[in-house]
Amino acid sequence: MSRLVVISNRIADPRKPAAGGLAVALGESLQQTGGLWFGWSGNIVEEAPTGEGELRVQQAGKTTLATIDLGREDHDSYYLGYSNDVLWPVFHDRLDLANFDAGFISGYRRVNQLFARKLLPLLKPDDIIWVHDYHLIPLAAELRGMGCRQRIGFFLHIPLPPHIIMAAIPQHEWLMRSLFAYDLIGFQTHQDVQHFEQYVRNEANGEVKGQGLYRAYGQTVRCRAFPIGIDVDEFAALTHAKESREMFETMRREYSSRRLLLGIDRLDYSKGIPNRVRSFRELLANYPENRRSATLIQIASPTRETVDAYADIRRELESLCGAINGDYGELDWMPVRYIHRMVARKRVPGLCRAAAVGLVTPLRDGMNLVAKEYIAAQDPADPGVLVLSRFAGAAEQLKEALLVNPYDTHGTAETVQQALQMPLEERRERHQMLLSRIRAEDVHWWRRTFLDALRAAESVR
Ligand code: ADQ
Repeated sequence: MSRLVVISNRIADPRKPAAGGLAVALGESLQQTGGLWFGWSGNIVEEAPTGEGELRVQQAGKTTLATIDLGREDHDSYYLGYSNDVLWPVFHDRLDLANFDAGFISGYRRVNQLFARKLLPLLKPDDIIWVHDYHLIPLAAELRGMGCRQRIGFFLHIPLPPHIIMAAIPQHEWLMRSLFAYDLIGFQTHQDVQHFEQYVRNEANGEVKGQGLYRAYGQTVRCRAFPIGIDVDEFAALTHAKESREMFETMRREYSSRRLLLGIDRLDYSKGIPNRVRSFRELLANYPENRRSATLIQIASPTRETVDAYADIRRELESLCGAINGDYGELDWMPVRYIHRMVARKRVPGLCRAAAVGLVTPLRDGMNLVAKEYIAAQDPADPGVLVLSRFAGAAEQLKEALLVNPYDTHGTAETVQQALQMPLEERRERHQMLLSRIRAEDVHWWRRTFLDALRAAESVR
């Protein structure tokens, strides 16, 4: 079988226990084929010249890990700038937060060229190459320009916005044109595929040829939805591990007479955390029986803190939680427990299992794996209820969750009340359906179907 080469902005050692489901799933494939994982080392070299970075290659079992350092200027314009201050907000429909600084694009292009230049000599003729996410959209085009003829696939982990929003990016045509250098493009949802199709028709004057083929810019590309999943068995097994059981028991003891509502996210504006907290306040205001009995635990891990919008969301959330605790709290009950930290991965299942309601209410999300983790962690005999935003990619699959519009504070509060009141029989039925859905399309299924499609993709360019 041909060797797999994975390229992503950051890499994870698949043998390390801290590695999440994605690293483990990709790691499995890499170990099978003796693969190569290439990406940024995470190191920033302050005075380095632009467009340069030292390459380090090390062996991790059968997998070769190849990483490059980035200079400060490259890092700031490619990663903080174009990736996280342009593409992230726009792809999550937040034009108001995008910073179209003209300097960012040259850094983005330069780092993609650097990746291509450093990767090219490491490639073998029959390698199969899988590029991940918005940081690396033009990578295949750069590789092709340097003579690379191997099969290259791309997976976008975040949503693709409607064409009219995409068109706000000054370089949108260049970005979309560069996608046509891939042999296969994978999106999270059918809606993303539709957005791609609309772009091809309306902006690129292209043609939808059917059977997942799209023609524009004199080239043809294949594209399909491959919704990412979690490793359900691994997560369910973690639920019974010591750390997780301890977590579960601590929560049960601590909140013995109370119902827990749980949110776990990176502290990102796309996750809709302030909207969620406002809905919880409305729940307490409209349904006083929840006072003293319901507690919202919101765990929000720090992320991208040097970007202004992230400092803003942190301040907003702190003052909102403080106000609710001040207005509704009692000496023996704090309505909201907000924790600005990461929880150890091994404890997450226990926390999920202890929560009567899982609140996964992003304003926009490519998929959202927490929704699937919450389901996997439940006790099938007495499961909690998942309240899920219709704007998370996961909503396309998880139809038995209670779907909400997170912008509708009142409607969300009503649905949370419905979740808290749901009879056991209905909770079991919904959970059983949801569990079978996340099992049928787990992370191994995702990786297999994408790679099978890429391997089978005859060149249509
Ligand atoms: P993310 O935006 O990072 O991923 P998500 O899919 O929810 O979002 O995955 C987050 C992971 O980190 C989950 O495994 C979760 O348990 C963990 N996590 C988050 N906050 C945590 C905390 N405070 N403590 C401990 N663990 C925490 C991007 C896209 C998503 C897409 C994934 C995968 O934005 O839409 O689902 O990639 O494609």
